[in-house]
Amino acid sequence: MSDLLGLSTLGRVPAASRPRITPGDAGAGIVHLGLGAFHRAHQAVFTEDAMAAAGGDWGIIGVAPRSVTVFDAVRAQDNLYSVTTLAAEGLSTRVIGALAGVRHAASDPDAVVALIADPAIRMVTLTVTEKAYRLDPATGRLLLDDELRGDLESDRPPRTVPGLLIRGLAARRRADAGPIALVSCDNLPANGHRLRGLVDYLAAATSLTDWVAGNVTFPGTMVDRIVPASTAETFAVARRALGVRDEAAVSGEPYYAWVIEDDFPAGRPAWEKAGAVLTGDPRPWERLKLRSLNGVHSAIAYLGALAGRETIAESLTLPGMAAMVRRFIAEDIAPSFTPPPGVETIAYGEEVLHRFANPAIEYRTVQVATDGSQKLPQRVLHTIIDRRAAGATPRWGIMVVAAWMRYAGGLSDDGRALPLDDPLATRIRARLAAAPGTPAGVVEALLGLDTVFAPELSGDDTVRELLVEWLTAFDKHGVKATLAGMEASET
Ligand code: CS2
Repeated sequence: MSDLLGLSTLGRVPAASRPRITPGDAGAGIVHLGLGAFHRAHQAVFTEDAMAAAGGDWGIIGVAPRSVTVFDAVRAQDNLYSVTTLAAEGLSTRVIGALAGVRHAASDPDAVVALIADPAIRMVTLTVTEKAYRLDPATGRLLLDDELRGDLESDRPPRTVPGLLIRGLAARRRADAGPIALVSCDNLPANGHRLRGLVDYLAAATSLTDWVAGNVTFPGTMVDRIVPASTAETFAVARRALGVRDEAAVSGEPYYAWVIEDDFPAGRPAWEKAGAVLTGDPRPWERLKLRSLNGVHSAIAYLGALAGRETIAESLTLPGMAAMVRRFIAEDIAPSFTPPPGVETIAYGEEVLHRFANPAIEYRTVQVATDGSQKLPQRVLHTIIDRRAAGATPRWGIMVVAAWMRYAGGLSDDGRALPLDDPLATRIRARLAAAPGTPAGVVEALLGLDTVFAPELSGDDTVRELLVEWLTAFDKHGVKATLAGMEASET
């Protein structure tokens, strides 16, 4: 008898852990690009709860763009997988039945194009990470590289996410399959707006402009849940809770939130019944979350990794770290924007620190540290730009950028290798290799990355001097002592 999670073994799973809908009952209504842990622990859960509360054919076809591991695992389990909630006071596991199917874009892109053209599909949601949009992080403009140009100018099957979308939309128009919403669920600023800009650009190149204007919407969203990468422990916990193996298990913190712009021309699940907030303008929420949660996450990740810490929660216990982060929030982040009505940024920041400190979440510093060139602009640099425009000197934000620059050098303070997992890694390494290894040399070399640092930053002498100052302190004392010294000077 199989011991793998699936329709035939679901009866062995404790009743309280079974899906809240009957798997396979709902027809597919959503195509989701990006089958990573975040989607499985976030939008898929909201969508299952919405269908459980109000019905609707909103089953999700999950598309894995490149990696085949999750695709294979979910397919072998009849589209079932589990989510374990990691609360400090205990764990709970539930099987999710919201996936109606899976596809693998790299080996079968035409199937994805055909799905986007299917009238039953009324929205495409995306969690493909910042870099897949191929937007210049500093300006938000599209970066047309050879791969994307190939998707636009030839008939070969599309290889990029923008290529899949535009081919899918062209096929949808040909099929006269009706309007559709494209919903970015990535941590980009004004993500709906950015996705619209991208599609509009590609539509103009493919004579789709009028059809897109009349048939496609781009609701913006703010997504939030801390979902660490699954480990052997995640699978072991799922097995204990379910009584069967789950090779696609994920886990996440108890907190989860979703703010969505309500602009769906062909309907949507009743997500509000699952706790989501439907709104006219999610952008104040996005800004709050990107700067005060993700910006602080990145700060702790770079500083913690340099100080030799494995996880975010461990890094937070470094002497001086919580004090530094609180000053970053209070002195730089909070004054840089107006939060949504009724929200106070400092109180929000305290809640974020509480969430980061959850000992049950082992979120690795090097995981948050990936793709820094794509993440820093919206998480930290926009705060610095806004504070500089107001005549202030955002010391703590600049300290975070200095930590990223040191991290890019590839070594922690005690000489351990740190992975530079970044689409610009080759450029970053080349620039560092060609520059003197002094703090001023490193700053000069990396500020020259013009897709990361807008001219108002790279041309700002105060920013440059402070970066050199922080890197000098890190060189002399290390990150740990720099943080600890800050705390000592406070008291
Ligand atoms: C994190 C996010 O890995 C990262 O870059 O900052 O994935 C973060 O955990 C989520 O955005 C929380 O909602």
